[in-house]
Amino acid sequence: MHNPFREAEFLLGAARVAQLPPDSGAEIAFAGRSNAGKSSAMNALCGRRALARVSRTPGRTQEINVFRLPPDGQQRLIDLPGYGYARVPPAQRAHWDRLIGQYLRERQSLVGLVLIMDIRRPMTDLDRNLLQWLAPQPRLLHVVLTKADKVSRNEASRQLLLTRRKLEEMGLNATLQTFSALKREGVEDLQGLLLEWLDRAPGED
Ligand SMILES: Nc1nc2c(ncn2[C@@H]2O[C@H](COP(=O)(O)OP(=O)(O)OP(=O)(O)O)[C@@H](O)[C@H]2O)c(=O)[nH]1
Ligand SMILES: [Mg+2]
Repeated sequence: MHNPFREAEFLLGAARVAQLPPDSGAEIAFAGRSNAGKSSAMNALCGRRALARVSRTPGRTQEINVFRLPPDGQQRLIDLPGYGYARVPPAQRAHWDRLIGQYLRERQSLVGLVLIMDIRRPMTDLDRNLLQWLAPQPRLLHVVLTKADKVSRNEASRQLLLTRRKLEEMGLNATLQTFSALKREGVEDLQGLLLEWLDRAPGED
């Protein structure tokens, strides 16, 4: 399988939307609670140990991190700062909320969002908030329930069903999967889906 994710390269970290690269081409953003496993999922997707930094202390990804895909950076992966980390000063938290909100509302090249949630605790109030920010624009949405290695298979299927139902109740049309960065489970499903997203993106054919 052609896999551009293997050749992803860190481009820049942006503390403000204005610092992002020009808003053309196609981007896929990863969002989720602090410590949910976003960076680990991106590393697994790209088959790299340390593309996106994996934090010991939650809340380490403080900027919008941009990774360019071959051949020319017109396709990009975006690691959004995690939300919901309690031990952050309120002003900092408000800044992140604005940053993420503005990015999701305004970014024209954003094709779809991958929402990463810990399978032991999906669909928190903060996840719902984020999903509401997304709502005005027609964007693709894929929900990844990660750390599936932490629960039994039964529990994993149960959480998958519950989460699907909650998304439907919110009127959201999303695809879902279980995932483990640790066991590398679900990685190929994620790669396949995101490749389809990029292939279907406007301006690419
Ligand atoms: N068991 C298990 N642990 C995981 C998995 N994915 C991530 N972790 C662990 O969860 C912690 C947080 O992972 P990160 O990938 O840094 O999470 P993040 O969402 O990027 O966190 P921030 O950038 O701080 O918001 C780390 O200790 C990871 O090793 C997984 O699939 N299974
Ligand atoms: Mg991170």
